[in-house]
Amino acid sequence: MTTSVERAAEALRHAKRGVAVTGAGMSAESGIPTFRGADGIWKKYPPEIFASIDAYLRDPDRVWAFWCELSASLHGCNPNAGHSALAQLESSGKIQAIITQNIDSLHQAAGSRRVIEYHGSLRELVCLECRARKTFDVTTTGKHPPHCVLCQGLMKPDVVMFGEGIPPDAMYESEALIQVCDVLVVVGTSAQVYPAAGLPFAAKRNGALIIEANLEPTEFTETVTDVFLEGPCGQTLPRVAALMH
Ligand code: BJW
Ligand code: ZN
Repeated sequence: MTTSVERAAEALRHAKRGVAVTGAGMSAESGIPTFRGADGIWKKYPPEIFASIDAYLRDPDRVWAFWCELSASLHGCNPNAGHSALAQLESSGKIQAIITQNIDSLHQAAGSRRVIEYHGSLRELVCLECRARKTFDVTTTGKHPPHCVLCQGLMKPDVVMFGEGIPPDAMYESEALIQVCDVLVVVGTSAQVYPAAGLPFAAKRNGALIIEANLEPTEFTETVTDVFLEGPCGQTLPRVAALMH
């Protein structure tokens, strides 16, 4: 009997324009908590208070403290075997790009070259008034969010909060990739947050085969997923990559 891992490898072997979409579960085995679920970030930091741009404008100090903690918690976290497997699939031409919702830069650290950061990243701060940028270095920041040296505007990490738009370049590049993609690998995302959660549905409409790697079924599994890799992606994805040789 053919296993899911073998079916995923077979699909990727024939892929001409593969793409991956990743979410927080991708980095769970690197020690970074996911957002939802029993031990998720939202349990300690409810999204109504910490995750929207309105919440930040209402109480900048409170949300700033959350980001500082989040940023500090990423220090010392390294890519896991799942990140490496995707980097390997890119090197061997089986996927062209990774569209990630993650803000932790671990795909780049694993050697992936074309990484589209759909929800931004924690590497930089951006001014809400003039969009000026500077590096976000949590070791040199204080209790209050910084203000822009050019216009005094309030700055925030360059992550996309609820109520903020997706960075246009990321949005357009992703749409273009999804339109022509023939195999989409969806890893560790709960399918709850739009427009990112719309990408697998769009890919399926355009004829792509969908491989989903997750610990548990999601909204995608019964609707668009063709091959479900159940289990920790740090284990399942390397098995798929190993069959590509
Ligand atoms: C494993 C594993 C292992 C664990 N192996 N698997 C359409 C319908 C409904 C609502 C909307 C809609 N369009 C827009 C909205 C509103 C909103 C939204 O989606 N709301 C819903 C939640 C109701 N969307 C937005 O506001 C977005 N913006 C937007 O649409 O703008 C429009 C606009 C245009 C013009 C002007 C203004 C506005 C923005 C969304 C921003 C999301 N931001 C966050 C936080 C960033 C960081 C921060 O603020 O500090 O991004 S929310 C959070 O969720 C984070 C994630 O990227 C995102 C997705 O989460 P993800 O990655 O799926 O993680 P989890 O935790 O949910 O799931 C983990 C999964 O991994 C689980 O399935 C596990 O089983 C699995 N797993 N371990 C494999 N080892
Ligand atoms: Zn400014």
